[in-house]
Amino acid sequence: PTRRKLVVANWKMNMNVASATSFVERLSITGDTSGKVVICPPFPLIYPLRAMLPDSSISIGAQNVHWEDSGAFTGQVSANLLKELDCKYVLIGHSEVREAGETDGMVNQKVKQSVATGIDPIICVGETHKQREQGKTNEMVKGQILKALSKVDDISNVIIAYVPIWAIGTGLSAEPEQAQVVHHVIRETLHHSFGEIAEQVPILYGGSVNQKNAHSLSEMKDIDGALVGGASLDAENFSTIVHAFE
Ligand code: G2H
Repeated sequence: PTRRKLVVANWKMNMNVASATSFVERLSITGDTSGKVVICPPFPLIYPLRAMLPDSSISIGAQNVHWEDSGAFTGQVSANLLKELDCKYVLIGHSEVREAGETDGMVNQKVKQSVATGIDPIICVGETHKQREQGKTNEMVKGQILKALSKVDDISNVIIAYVPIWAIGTGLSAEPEQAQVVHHVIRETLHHSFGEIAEQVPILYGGSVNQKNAHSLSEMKDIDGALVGGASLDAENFSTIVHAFE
């Protein structure tokens, strides 16, 4: 299948105008990577970063979105505004947001709003260390995916990221084969509910991806890219990871 590959930088609550500027200057991505690289900066950096990247072979994503069109939602950002600022992607359901109170229902509403607005949602799912130990990984991940995609008719622009919570920022990435098992479960789950289109959905791996382990992860059949946190803050490391997924 000709699935698109994606390497997504999740800057989380890091970087500022000066460091984003030097990041862009130091980025060294060569060859045809157009449409493959996404940077998700904090909200206030979306606009300046877009302006720093005039040739739009690098896409911008947001780290969150609200499900309503507009209104009295202090501190929230609408999908329409993100669209206007040329955001092509949005992270939804990252465990760091779920831990702060985001429910599966909210994830579902955000996914529907993004799809309706024409922003591709990157839906993050993943188990805790305890759930893995209890053998509940597959069940957990399946449940999160089905709830996130409830009443979503068309998943042709949806991206899934498998981000095991125990691997986030710990330096303890999942082994490629271990991640592949879950990526396969995710694809089967999509297949069961949505049919053949499942073959075209990119499934990214996230959790301590770095310039050293990216290549072996990229060799797995159902790993179509990476969601990179810590290692995406350094332009050189991030460029290396991008090239690992060529
Ligand atoms: C998972 C990942 C990217 P890190 O949160 O979102 O972060 O690569 O730092 O583990």
